[in-house]
Amino acid sequence: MIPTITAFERSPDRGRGLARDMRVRWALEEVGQPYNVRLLSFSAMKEPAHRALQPFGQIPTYEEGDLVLFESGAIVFHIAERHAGLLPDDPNARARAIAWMFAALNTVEPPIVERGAAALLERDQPWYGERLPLLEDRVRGRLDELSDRLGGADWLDDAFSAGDLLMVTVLRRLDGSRMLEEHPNLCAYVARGEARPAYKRAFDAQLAVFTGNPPPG
Ligand SMILES: N[C@@H](CCC(=O)N[C@@H](CS)C(=O)NCC(=O)O)C(=O)O
Repeated sequence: MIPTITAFERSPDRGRGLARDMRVRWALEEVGQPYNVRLLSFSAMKEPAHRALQPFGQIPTYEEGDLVLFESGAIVFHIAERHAGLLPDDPNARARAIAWMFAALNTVEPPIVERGAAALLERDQPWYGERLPLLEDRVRGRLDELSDRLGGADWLDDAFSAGDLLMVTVLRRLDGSRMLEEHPNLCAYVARGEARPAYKRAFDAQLAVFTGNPPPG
């Protein structure tokens, strides 16, 4: 059964791979699962038909037969559970990889999203000049800790896993902030993720929606 995911018809990031369908596309590419994409306008995302799939009126969603899923982390976990390649077989290593999935979404992503939202929505507010450094300090704290843990390793826990997939996509949300560049090992980590052929295929497919030039094949 070929799953269908939803994505932005016109991504606000202009196809830089930051919209969260990228995580799902990347996971599907890593495991070699073909997929269909249904593109949605912002207004269609808020319609009852889409809210029946995604209560918060967001992308991505995932439909596979009777199964409908939302939340990019849950979707990536589902894909990783159903296919080989994104979670280790050893039970303890598998549990640790899942812990890294949660760490990416629960511990590292929130301060990054909060900073990004302030930069987008609060820039004209009188408090912005004071608030931004506070938000950036929170992001820096997390990056320092993550950088210390990663050290000189290629991936967070031995082999590449769904935990790395999510962490790389979360760190990419700092694109343009120059904060990641304060940690060469995190930059190299993100670059390793971006160099994976599955990542490139996912990125090109998402970009093609924006440019209107679908990749051949
Ligand atoms: N926690 C959700 C967040 C989903 C989310 O924020 N999606 C964004 C695109 S990356 C969206 O649909 N934004 C439009 C909106 O919230 O109206 C997930 O990981 O799937």
